[in-house]
Amino acid sequence: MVGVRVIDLRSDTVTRPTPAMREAMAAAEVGDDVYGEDPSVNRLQEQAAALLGKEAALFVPSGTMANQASLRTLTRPGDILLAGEGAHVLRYESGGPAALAGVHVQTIGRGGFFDGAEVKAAIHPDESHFAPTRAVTVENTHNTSGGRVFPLDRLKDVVATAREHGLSLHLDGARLFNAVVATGTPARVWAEPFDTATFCLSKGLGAPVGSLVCGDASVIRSVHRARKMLGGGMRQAGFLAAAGLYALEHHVDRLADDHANARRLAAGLEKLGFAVDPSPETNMVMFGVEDTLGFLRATRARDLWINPMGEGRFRAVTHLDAPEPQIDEALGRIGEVVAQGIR
Ligand code: TLP
Repeated sequence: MVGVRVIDLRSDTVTRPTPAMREAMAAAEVGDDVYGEDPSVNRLQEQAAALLGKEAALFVPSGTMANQASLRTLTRPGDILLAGEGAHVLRYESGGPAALAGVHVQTIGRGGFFDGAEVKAAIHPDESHFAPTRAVTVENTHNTSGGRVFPLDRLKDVVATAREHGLSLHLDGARLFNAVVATGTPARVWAEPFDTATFCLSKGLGAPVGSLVCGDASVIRSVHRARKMLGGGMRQAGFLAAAGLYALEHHVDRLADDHANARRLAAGLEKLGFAVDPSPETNMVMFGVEDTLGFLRATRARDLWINPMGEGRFRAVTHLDAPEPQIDEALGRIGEVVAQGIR
């Protein structure tokens, strides 16, 4: 149980359902979703497909399964998948692309972002020595770059090149709605060029579990088969879908508060003398520290939880359960750490 004093900025995955969300969950109409008979899941899938401008959508337990079931659908063993540096599919999914889809992941560009020319330069010739370059995955917002938004003009350039060369396109949109709120560009515009487009309910949107994969009906049929194979067929999943429906209705616009809190936190850290990555675009703040272990221990000792992302670099994520007063309190506790000579 997290104590009341704890301020948890490790991730936006740590939020707990609000009382109103719990009420919506308790009241959910449910059925057996493996038979396609859960009305709440069906409603969520229809709503997700409509939001992303796709024919169909599938509810899956996690962002990881959303990515892996999509990659299994778009690729064949031996293929190459192009991805930005630090892509979640490569770094944090336990080797899933190799183990489950059988693909090599080749990173291109810098810091998670790339353009059409970089895609083109990576494509192998159609010759028997080379693994076929089959698909491109785009992460938006991009986690390890600090929640940055993939610029729309670069995305259009990537899409044009990928299409010209017959590559499939996957969107890891775990935090797609952060990109939507940060830019005002609707989800369907971001998702339009992708064969498979995912988003998570369990991150900034504040639901306890669940992600969606959206695409053409035929693609989603294949993703459905992969979900079954991966053990992701859930039965009375409507309780979880109800939380997702609630989140889509009530927790999208409020992401702007998380973004404002991230800017507030970044400004405060800068004042305390930390090297902070350029002004946060969404809900993540990346900053440098000199003493990784010392900073981790000293913040934990003050019930402030922030995770390192490698040596000398920390990531703080703002969310529903860390409103503005907690951000100011977090800065106060970091100020105490700095006063102790740790930074
Ligand atoms: N990211 C988590 C950790 O795994 C690092 C986090 O705390 O940020 N795509 C992206 C871009 C993600 O950031 C994540 C989760 C996922 C996929 C996977 O989602 P889940 O955790 O639901 O499998």
